[in-house]
Amino acid sequence: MITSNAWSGRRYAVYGLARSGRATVEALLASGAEVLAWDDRAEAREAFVGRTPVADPLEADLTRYAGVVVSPGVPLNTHPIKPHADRFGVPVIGDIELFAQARPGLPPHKVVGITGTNGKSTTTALTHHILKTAGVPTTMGGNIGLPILEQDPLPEGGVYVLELSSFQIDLTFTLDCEVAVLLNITPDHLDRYASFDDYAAAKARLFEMQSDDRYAVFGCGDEETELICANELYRRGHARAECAYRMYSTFQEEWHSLQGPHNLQNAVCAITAVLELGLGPKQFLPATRTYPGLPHRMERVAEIGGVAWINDSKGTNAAATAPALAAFDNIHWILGGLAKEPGLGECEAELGHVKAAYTIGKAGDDFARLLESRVPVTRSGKLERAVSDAAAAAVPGDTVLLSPACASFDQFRDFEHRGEVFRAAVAKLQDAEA
Ligand code: UMA
Repeated sequence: MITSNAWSGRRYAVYGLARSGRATVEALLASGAEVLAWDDRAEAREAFVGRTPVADPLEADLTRYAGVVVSPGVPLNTHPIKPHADRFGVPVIGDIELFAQARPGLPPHKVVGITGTNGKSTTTALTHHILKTAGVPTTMGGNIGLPILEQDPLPEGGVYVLELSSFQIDLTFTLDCEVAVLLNITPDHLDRYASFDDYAAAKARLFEMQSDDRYAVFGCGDEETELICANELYRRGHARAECAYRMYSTFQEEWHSLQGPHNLQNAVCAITAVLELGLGPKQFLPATRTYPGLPHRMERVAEIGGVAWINDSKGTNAAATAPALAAFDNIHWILGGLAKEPGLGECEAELGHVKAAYTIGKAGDDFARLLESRVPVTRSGKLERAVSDAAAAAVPGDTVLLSPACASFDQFRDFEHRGEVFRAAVAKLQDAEA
């Protein structure tokens, strides 16, 4: 766990007690801070009853508090906690800001911060894998699902690799990353921002927090990312900011878990980041070959009777799903859920790869209407049904791809739950085959 003298004897409210909030309370208490803990869900509060005061900060007098630490899932744009804290002049921060405050007390280290709409987890895990393979002490945390304050501090020379969502950046003010990476910006989370421009501006703040001599890496493929790149090139010059062009493509064939144009971009950004940290091709090339991939991201879960079954449940918007469609041919595409935008977006251009579609969830009928004149469509409704419908239609050489281009919350707990339900349904098919 990461602790800090900076928090000792100070008073914090922690709002939200899921993964990041729980780790925050533990780190603050272990550092000698006073903590007022709260979550609207009674079961989330239970763990702290008797260990620290548990009460709603919205009803508390926050005078002399050092901060209100809010979970990234709490919608800052609509939630009353921000105006309430503002009334007392108390900063609203997140666990990543606490990590930034703890840095001066940690053994000398570096931080790589990685953001973008899509590909953050892969680039974070790959950067971490390359560093680890090269023998550099490293840990990863943040949006990848591992709260950073829960990780053990690294010895001298270590590198913290942080996956940062825009929600986390909104709650961070002093994180000066040695290397910051922006992969891409496409429409997402528009319920949390007044406009697409505001969402892009949230991502840009990762670079605004960096000192001029720090290093910035950008993917190239969309206007917003290239605009932020241009600003940073102007501010710090070509030696400290890099647009990561898609080089190394001749090696990609050997990167089994990094297929598709989007993964080339992710890999090139990770490579550009580790080059800045002093690594060379002898270290990063073998590691790109051994990178094992992440669950729910183009994850090959089975091959049954010559049909490949791919779990890309993390494809939660059209821009994330389009490259998955581009990576295969003769696809039986399972899509639908809670749509984030109208239409097929970037998937439209990849329909030539789709042999048939199976729609599920709330957006299922809308997608079916859009697709019906283009490819055969089955309105499956439920994921398990879509799996059996696709199994009945697929022939050897085909690929069944779950890449829903939608959020999962209408039928599942989260995208991980959706991916597990898919995996279980495919495992049943496999058992029936055996
Ligand atoms: N809550 C309230 N009142 C409210 C709103 C929420 O009490 O009005 C409570 C909820 O009951 C819940 C907590 O606040 O207990 C919110 O927690 P959370 O959703 O932030 O969940 P964590 O488990 O702490 O997960 C967070 C990130 N979640 C989000 O950004 C939504 C995780 O990213 C991250 O991995 C984790 O911290 C560790 O750092 C997940 C995510 O979905 C993967 N991210 C989004 C994405 O990738 O698209 C941005």
